Amino acid sequence: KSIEKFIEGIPKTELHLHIEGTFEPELMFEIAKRNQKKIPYNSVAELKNAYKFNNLQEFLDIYYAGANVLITEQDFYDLTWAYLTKVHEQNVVHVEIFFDPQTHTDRGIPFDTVIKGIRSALEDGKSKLGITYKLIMSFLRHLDEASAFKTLEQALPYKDWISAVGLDSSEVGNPPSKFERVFAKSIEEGFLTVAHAGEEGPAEYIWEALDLLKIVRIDHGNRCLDDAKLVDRLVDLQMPLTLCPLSNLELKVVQDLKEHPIAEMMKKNLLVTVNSDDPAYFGGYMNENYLGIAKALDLSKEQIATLVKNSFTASWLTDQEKEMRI
Ligand code: ES4
Ligand code: ZN
Repeated sequence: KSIEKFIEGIPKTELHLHIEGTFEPELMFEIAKRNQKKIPYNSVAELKNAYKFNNLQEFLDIYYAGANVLITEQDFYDLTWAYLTKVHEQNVVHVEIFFDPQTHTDRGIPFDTVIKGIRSALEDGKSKLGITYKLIMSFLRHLDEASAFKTLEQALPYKDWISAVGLDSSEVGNPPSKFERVFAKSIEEGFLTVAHAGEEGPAEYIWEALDLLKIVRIDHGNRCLDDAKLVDRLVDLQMPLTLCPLSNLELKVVQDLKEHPIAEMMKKNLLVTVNSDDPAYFGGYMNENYLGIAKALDLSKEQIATLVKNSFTASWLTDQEKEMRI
């Protein structure tokens, strides 16, 4: 069996995905049109051509601009449903996905419009496609603490629909410590916590995420390799890392997939997983991410299977659910 067929066929889980990052240009034009919103590009091809990034910020600017055309509950439903049907074809059976409420509430879209649209699609995905899910509400770290607190307040009526809070957007200059109190309150309210750390930011931000935000999973975490003590700690804890190979390549976190740290991390016994981050922008969903590293790093089927198994281990499925899936 070819490595392609092996990757395609194995049931997978996705643990690091921004739903706003699944907004494919075709759907973006369709939704813009029905909402009478302008996109500053004349065609799908022109828009796709703008997807060339030198760093995280250049990507975020375009990503937030794209999200601006999402207005109604139906828009959020359509966005999420398109993602689920896409990954269903790729044999993804469980997803734990982020949404960024502030990207929408700051434009006057009500919190409940956003979450209801996403949630209905996820429920349909469960009943019609058999894809189980968890939802993670992510705070935008370039905004202030007060805005994050306000967002947490808005989420409380929907507590039962949200498993965890996260932290994303512009990392450098916005350390985890900025949100220590918001995360403490989130934990009090019963949420798990995760955070993007060590994507562009230093290993120090990973320490802060662990010690101050009490995270149960690290999003990215590439830069942990700069700090041997930190690696020891992460191995000791068997703390999951959600790596995103094609994202790293497109945002120039790595210059070539051959330099991707995931193989070295596996050797060090870190609990690493493969994820797609913002697939509509980075040129690939789950299978393309696995295939990219498999080829570049010459991974065996056994290593791929270990990565897939790691994702189930790192997921928030119950032990019983995991046994049924693995
Ligand atoms: C993101 Cl790749 C990445 N990093 C940080 N924040 C994000 N939001 C969406 N994608
Ligand atoms: Zn991300």
